[in-house]
Amino acid sequence: MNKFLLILILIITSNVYSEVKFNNAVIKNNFGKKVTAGFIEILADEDLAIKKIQSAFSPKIEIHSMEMENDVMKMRKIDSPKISKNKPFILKKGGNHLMIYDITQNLDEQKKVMLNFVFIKNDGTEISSDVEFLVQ
Ligand SMILES: [Cu+2]
Repeated sequence: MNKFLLILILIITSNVYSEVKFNNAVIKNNFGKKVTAGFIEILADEDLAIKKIQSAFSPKIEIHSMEMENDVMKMRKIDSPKISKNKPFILKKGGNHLMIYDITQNLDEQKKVMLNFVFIKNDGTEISSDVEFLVQ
């Protein structure tokens, strides 16, 4: 194969296929309540920022940190969460988590729900990923 053509193909594919993997995506059953938490592990092969998280059943989804302050657990919104290349971004019970507000559905009636994540790459382009969460 022509060497220039090969290099061109490598450049194009490396730009198009940034890979983002999602694991252990779980949303706590809200049993009809307005607010619940969610957990997930995200692994990306490049640095990303989370621009927004959307769903059909909530108009407001945030990422919160959880830290001990004077023996009291405090939650705070993380404004522009960053995902570092090849480093798992972990939201889990007792730690940083998704906070899902103003829920319009009783998730008890569903086994799975979809959330849409929009990421921004360093070059400013966006990646949109639909992620299936188990309701538990
Ligand atoms: Cu929270």
